[in-house]
Amino acid sequence: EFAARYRAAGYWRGETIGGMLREHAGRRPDAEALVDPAPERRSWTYRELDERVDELAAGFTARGIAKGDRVVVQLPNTAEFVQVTMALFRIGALPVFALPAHRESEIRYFCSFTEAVAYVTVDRHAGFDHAALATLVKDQVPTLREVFVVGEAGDHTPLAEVAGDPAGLPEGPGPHELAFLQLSGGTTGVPKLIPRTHDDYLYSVRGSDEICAVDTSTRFLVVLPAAHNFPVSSPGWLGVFHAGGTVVLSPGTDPATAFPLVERERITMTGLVPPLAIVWTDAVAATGHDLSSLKSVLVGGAKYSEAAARRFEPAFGCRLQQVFGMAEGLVNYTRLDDPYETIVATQGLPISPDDEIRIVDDHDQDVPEGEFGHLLTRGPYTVRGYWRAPEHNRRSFTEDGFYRTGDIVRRTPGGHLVVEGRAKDQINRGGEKIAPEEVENVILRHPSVHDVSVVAVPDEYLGERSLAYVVLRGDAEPLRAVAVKRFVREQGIAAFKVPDLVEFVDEFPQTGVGKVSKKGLRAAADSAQDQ
Ligand code: OOB
Repeated sequence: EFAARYRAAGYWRGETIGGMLREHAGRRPDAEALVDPAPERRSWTYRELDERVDELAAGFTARGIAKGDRVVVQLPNTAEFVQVTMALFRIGALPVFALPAHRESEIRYFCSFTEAVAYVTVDRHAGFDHAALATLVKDQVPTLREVFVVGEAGDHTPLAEVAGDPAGLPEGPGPHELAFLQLSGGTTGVPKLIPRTHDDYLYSVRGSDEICAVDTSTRFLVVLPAAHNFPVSSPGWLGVFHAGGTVVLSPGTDPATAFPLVERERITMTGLVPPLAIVWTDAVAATGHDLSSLKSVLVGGAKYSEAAARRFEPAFGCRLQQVFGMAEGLVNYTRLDDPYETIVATQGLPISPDDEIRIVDDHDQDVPEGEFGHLLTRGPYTVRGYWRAPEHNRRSFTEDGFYRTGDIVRRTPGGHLVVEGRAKDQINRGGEKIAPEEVENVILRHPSVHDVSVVAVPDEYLGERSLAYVVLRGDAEPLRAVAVKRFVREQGIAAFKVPDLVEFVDEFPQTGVGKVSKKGLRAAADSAQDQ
């Protein structure tokens, strides 16, 4: 019923992501599509990119990767990331978007839970040996037949050798079929995977392009990890491809890396999380680089404080767009022509007139207009459930299909949403999401630990940091905070999940029903000392 409505309204147009690239290659073959500036500049026109994607798609096919197969992709911001994901889209294999920061624990889980047939990674990145990680994971996950490595592949298959004859390419996916599995921010012991279809995702991309004025002249710098939903599609590199513009991949996030690229590549648009936007804003005054090509910058992923937002436009002399989105679907933007006060003080309006927004109390009753409550949403590009998680879906979605975002918002008279807080058990560390339960489970493996609770503490720069309250066993030797952090790191999880602070306590604050009160812990954490 909803699908018919979304098709009739023209939201779901029957396009595929692979088809979209092919169309540009036909229409504007010589336009610059992709630039990978490091270590030396390489660039691809739409025709060249389309050809490489075809060749890779055929190479993957020849190695037995087929429609519907899951492939875990963990690559830094390099051309290979874009080419591999586009090739998988083209054959209908589903990329599972890991982040470069993920380690053994996450990668093993993604591979085993999705029964992935292949894992695509890089030899080394940021001092970490990903090829060795791949060997470990391959030994543990029986479905994993292939590992493709960018660079020195060792026992694995070098990605550079993956090429086939596109003449033999099988028919690609249909527009209603799954395109990929995106990671949820997560509130539980293991991350949930979000199934997105070509039709629904491309609608959000098209809508984003319109709202952000992306066109053939757009030159977009991908600063954040390219696999995250924000830089993929808000409007992100897919939005830029959809509009026929140019995507430039930044190998780093710091001004020292990005500012010279903005100048050299005449970048017109980029997307940042709030802590980066703050660092960039501070760095603008002293930079010798010409940033005047920038027309707009999107900031989102975590709350951008009004004070920080007010400093943005005077520093950059270009438009700020706040974006409040989620990999599950709903994305809100402030509009380019919104009044300045709206741009600095709200997190925007939904993309679609058919994004249904409900703001409710603890009993799912609508709150009076203008008051804050839990945000529920349903619409043409918001999923109705996580992938293979029926149990969790009953909690995360209402019976009539609204997604419980876990965010606390209010709506201004103009319809803009203001994010006031969060009800879900999650830490938003400058846009990087941490599920406390996942970290707690890791800390609990320590033989001296009796119990643990991980909570968010306010942080001026990151917005939030993580604090682990640890109760030691009665007979355990005292532990130092650094030993707990080291232990977590050694368990092989992403560095951003290692608790920033560790406090040893005798017991946690209790709620009425005798359960650990995260709220009580957060209040206690407000006064916790830095370490
Ligand atoms: C983006 O996606 P996710 O899936 O990593 O995280 C979604 C969650 C939201 O539910 C909310 O809690 C938080 O991140 N969030 C914000 C925010 N943008 C996201 N909280 C306050 N203010 C904002 N502007 O983070 C994401 C996906 C697409 C576009 C942009 C961000």
